[in-house]
Amino acid sequence: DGGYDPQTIQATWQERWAAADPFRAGGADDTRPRKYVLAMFPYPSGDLHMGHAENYLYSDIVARAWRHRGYNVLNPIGWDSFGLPAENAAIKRGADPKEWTYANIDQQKAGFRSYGVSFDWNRVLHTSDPEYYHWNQWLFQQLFERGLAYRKESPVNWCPVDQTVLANEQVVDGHCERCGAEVVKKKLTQWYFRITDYADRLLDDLNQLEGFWPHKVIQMQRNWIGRSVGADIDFEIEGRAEKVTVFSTRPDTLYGATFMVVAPDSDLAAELASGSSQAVQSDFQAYLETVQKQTEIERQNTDRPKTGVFLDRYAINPINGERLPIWAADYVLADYGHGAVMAVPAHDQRDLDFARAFDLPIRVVVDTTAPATGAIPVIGEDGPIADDADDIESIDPAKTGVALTGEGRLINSGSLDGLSKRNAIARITEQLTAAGTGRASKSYRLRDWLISRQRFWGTPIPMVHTEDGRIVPVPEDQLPVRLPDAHGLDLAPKGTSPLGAVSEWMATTDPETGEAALRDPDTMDTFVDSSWYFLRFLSPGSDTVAFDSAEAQRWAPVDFYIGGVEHAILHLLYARFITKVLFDMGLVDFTEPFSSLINQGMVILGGSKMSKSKGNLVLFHEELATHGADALRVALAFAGPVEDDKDWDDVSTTGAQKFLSRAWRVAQDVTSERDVVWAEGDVALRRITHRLWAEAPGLIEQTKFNVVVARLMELVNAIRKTIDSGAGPADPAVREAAEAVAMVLDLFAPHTAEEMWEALGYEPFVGLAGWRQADPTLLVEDTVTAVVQIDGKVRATLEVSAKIDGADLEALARADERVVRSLAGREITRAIVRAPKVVSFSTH
Ligand code: ANZ
Repeated sequence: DGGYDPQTIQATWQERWAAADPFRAGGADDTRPRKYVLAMFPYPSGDLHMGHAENYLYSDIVARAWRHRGYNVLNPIGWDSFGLPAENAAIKRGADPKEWTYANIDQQKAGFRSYGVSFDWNRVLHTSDPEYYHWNQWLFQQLFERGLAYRKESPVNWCPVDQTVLANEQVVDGHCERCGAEVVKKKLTQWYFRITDYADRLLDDLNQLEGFWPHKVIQMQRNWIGRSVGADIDFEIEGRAEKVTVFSTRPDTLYGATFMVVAPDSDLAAELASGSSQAVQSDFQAYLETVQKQTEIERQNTDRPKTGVFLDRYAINPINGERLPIWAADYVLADYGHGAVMAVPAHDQRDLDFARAFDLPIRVVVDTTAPATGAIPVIGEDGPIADDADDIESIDPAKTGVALTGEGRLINSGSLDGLSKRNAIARITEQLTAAGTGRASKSYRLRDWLISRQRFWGTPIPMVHTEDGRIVPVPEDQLPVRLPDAHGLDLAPKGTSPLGAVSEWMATTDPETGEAALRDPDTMDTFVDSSWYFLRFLSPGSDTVAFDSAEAQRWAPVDFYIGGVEHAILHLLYARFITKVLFDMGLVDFTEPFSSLINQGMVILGGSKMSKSKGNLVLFHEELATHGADALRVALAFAGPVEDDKDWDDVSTTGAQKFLSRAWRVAQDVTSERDVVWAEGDVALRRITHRLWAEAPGLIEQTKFNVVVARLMELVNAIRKTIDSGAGPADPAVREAAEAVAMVLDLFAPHTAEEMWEALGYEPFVGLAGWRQADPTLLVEDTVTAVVQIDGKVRATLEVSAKIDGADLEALARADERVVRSLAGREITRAIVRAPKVVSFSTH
């Protein structure tokens, strides 16, 4: 019947886009201002799902809007195609991870095309292509040359199910991020990237992202880097030549230290124990064994009863020469600070719990009942501030079990007495520095980035292990080191890389001597791949450079980056780190990769997360087949604010389809020709059209996509009203409004919009049509005439906004000169306001 037929429209325009390639980004000679839009690239672990439908819709809306506003827009797509999900799935199905991965990529590509996403398809990358991972290997070697990639043996997080090492970031509450198994510790030699060298810059540069990234993400990154400021303090150890250094955020409490605690799983603890009696040594061994069986969660749980062993060794407090017994206890961690603490039970809760459990002395050195502010007494002059001994008695931590962690004045602390905490910290740090027994220091929670994996489906580490034990880079002209064929390989996880078993692949030569040598069998964490992919999109085909710096200068950093909040730490931190390294290498001229960041909400169902196991998946390809791409896109965009979760139960694809068919219909109904004079059209309709032109760009910049859809619906209804009841389909305002609908609807329903545009007599593509400017004279607000009565008589009329509220209207009326004159000093006893039309004052 010639009605709206989304499936046909869709097929037509997808073909025409594929043939004409209209969304290709402009080249080096394109002088328009540029915008780089990017959605975090997908894993090809199956067909596209509703999360993808949402994510790539949002980036497409932004890309399309910027194109309409005259920018040269880059909106690329690629695949994060190495890694465990693909490998595990491949193992499960007995398939080659490569075949499986690329089949999924093809399926996802087709999915994006049928969803009408305006990607620049000329820049597609897959991280599992040798053409891509070549440059991962190059990057690795660049870091190696700069001392930023190194090997060390250390306890690593080990997933016993996936049989692989996990980065700290991949351990969630002590469990493997991917499979949920409890993570254990294992000692292995691994490759690391020295991200800790960049800790301060990674932290400090977050300030410049404030307002452009979600505050929550910035805060998560801050906590992850976890900078603590304090001092390192050196303690002599009886019977040991070297001192032991502890890190403390409270060096001001040094006089309150009554014992020392070392991490039982540190080399230091073992060494101290070995200098003790047989009895101590066996106690220590037994304790260490129980500690090593614990998970990280158990260990960091502060509510647990304190355990530990006395090592029968003593440390000397550098400030007063006191002998402090040394204990080993699991609440001290081997890999934070120096793996040893000075215990100040009166002012640290963990130390207090321990002291009470093992009956160790507790000495208060900060009087938290004393005012913390006020004049600072001269050192040594003022005695303790606590003049009322009862006060201190009532908060004695030995009795209450509560450590005094608040502000106060120093007591029992020699020359520090009377000082506030802050000043005491400064003073003691100076004293220790002068004496050579301490210094200001910082500690970070951030650890170096463990990048080696004992798995097949990743970038081979481009290093050679020589016969005489050197580890040297594969010469650059021999890159990429390609993965061997997976056929016939046993990929099941064993804790060593499957590559190690491929002897003909492992065999290589020492680049310096030509002697036989071995390759490194490990592959890289896929977060290496994704740490710089946004730069590869700028020079996708280059086989001479990872990316062209001139292109990076033109396009980067990314103007609009969107993805799930699950990447708030890992991926974003690594990309920020690599960007800073590339900056230091002089290859990019910016230090932050993503100028603005949005985390979209999730698509959920019936209030909970969709998952295969729950059997509550809404399938992307089914929705697409039933409703068509445009209805799906409009329904998702209209479902609510970008950052909010969208419950599929509340998403109306049928409502969206009805709206689209109405929009399509108005374009068919327009009877005027393209050369109409807009100014002759219906003013009420023109006002709505021009309000859309005035507001759409700002609303899109604020990612208020749902509001723009609402405005489009309003406009389509208004057009219909004018066609049916007003000046009819020939009214120029109808044409003007229908054209506006097509040009803005393109963001959400590009197929329907193209079809409308053609019906309105234009050449394709509406996707490239420049948006119009609002006519300011049509933006004046609607006004009404309000009447002001005094004691029942009209005394004034006011021209006011139709949207004025009662309070504003009353205030205007009271201030009006004519009203004041009529009142002649009489008091208003009663005011009745009916905005926007009437104000009625009484004076008696
Ligand atoms: C003495 C002291 C007194 C401390 C006091 C605190 C309060 P954050 O803020 O997390 O950096 N510490 C140092 N190294 C440790 C380790 N390897 N394992 C467990 N605890 C460790 O914590 C720094 C504080 O944690 C340090 O300051 C130290 O205890 C402890 F009233 O030193 B404090």
